[in-house]
Amino acid sequence: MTTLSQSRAVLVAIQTPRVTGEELDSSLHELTRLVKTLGYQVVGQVTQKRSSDKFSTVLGQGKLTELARWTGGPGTMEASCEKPVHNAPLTQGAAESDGVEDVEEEEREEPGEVSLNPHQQAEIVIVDCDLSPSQLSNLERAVGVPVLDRTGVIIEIFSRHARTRAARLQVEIARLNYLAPRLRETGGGRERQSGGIGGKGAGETSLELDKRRIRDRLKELRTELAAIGDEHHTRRARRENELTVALVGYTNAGKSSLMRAMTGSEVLVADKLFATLDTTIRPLYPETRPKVLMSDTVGFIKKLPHDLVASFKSTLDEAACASLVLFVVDASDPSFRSQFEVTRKVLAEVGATDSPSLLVLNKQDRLGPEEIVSLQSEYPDAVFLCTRSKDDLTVLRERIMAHFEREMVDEELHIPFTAQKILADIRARMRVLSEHYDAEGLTIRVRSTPEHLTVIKKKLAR
Ligand SMILES: Nc1nc2c(ncn2[C@@H]2O[C@H](COP(=O)(O)OP(=O)(O)OP(=O)(O)O)[C@@H](O)[C@H]2O)c(=O)[nH]1
Ligand SMILES: [Mg+2]
Repeated sequence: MTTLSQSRAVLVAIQTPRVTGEELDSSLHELTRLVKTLGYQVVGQVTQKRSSDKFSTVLGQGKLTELARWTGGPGTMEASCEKPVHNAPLTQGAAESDGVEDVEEEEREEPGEVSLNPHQQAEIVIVDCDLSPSQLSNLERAVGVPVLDRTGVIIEIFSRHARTRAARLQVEIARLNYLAPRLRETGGGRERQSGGIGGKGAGETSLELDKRRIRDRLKELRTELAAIGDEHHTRRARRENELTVALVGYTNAGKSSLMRAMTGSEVLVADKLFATLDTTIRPLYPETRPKVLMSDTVGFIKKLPHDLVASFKSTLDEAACASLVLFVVDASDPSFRSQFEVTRKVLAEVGATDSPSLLVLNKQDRLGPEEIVSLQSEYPDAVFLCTRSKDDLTVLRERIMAHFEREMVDEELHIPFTAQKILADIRARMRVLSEHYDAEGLTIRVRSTPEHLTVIKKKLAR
């Protein structure tokens, strides 16, 4: 993948007929945030209405010339005419040139004025849709600087933010899957420019060799990840009888802030996209009776590369197995409704649709009183909060406990003096409603999940 350093970027977006102006703006706004997260300065953008985003250079000639002014590139692909590339080949070859002419209306528009001083010249082009390998190569040829598409940007952010072994493996798998079809022959076509491990097989080109290495590496990574997956599975199985609350939501919604506030843990909070990639699990603090565990994990985004979702499946399974899912939404973001929708869709993809859930509308400190009232009538069951408000957090804690208590039963147990160990177990897992001692031991009235009650009763019967 392109080596990235602090530099200036120009954004490109296509507005296809299915996309409204508002959606385009919101997508570009999000892309700007993604690009800034990578440390770029966005100096300009080129947008165009087109029937499809599948044309070989994405933009029509007029807009391509405008884009090339931002980058100082030639603005054309040699010997090429634009044509849609719906079935783009997996390997990058020469520019598309079979003479199908693109006669769209928008094509005839004159390039927009771009008067640049040299300090503004963009060193990378970032496109707000997924590019086929040949589109990417064609665009790079025309603009003379590296081009990255949305998936490329997201994978790069993930690569930088992955901390744990599992997250690093997951990202590496997604990165190699992304890279494989985009590999091209280097050094004059048949020879590799740089050496490496493993020799070429008979008749194997360097490109084939690279692809074979990637396939081998992917196999290794998947085996390693599967072993970690088994570990996760075992740990999850151990938590089977525990009450767990999973925080899920769009990136930057405030999941980690809520995790910190509710559990006193030191998870990373940052105003960047995809700050968290790893799953953290902690008990609510101050401790509750019964104990409740909360998990914080990777956030979602629109147009999340499918591979990334698949590779994060084991992480997201944590949410799928939770007793309660908290959908955390940044209510101050104008596009929070579609963000909430995306979150639910991705979660459904990993099969986590059956868990009971609670909607948390966060960042209410950024809303005006009228907005709050209107949202309250739109989402009467939601919890409104600001992660910095102790009172709001108390309300959420009570809602969580009330949810679990709905499933609980009250029962009176008699604990003989000889079974004090069980008493410790009861105090850790159940809410004690009343207790009084007599000559033989303790009579205790508890509120508990039926599962915990069964376990304790079995122990008492022994
Ligand atoms: N105004 C306001 N900002 C908040 C609130 N909660 C969180 N934030 C800010 O929102 C930004 C993102 O917070 P995080 O907790 O890192 O968000 P996240 O959902 O974990 O994000 P990812 O890990 O990227 O998925 C940070 O700058 C927080 O300080 C809130 O209640 N009000
Ligand atoms: Mg986070």
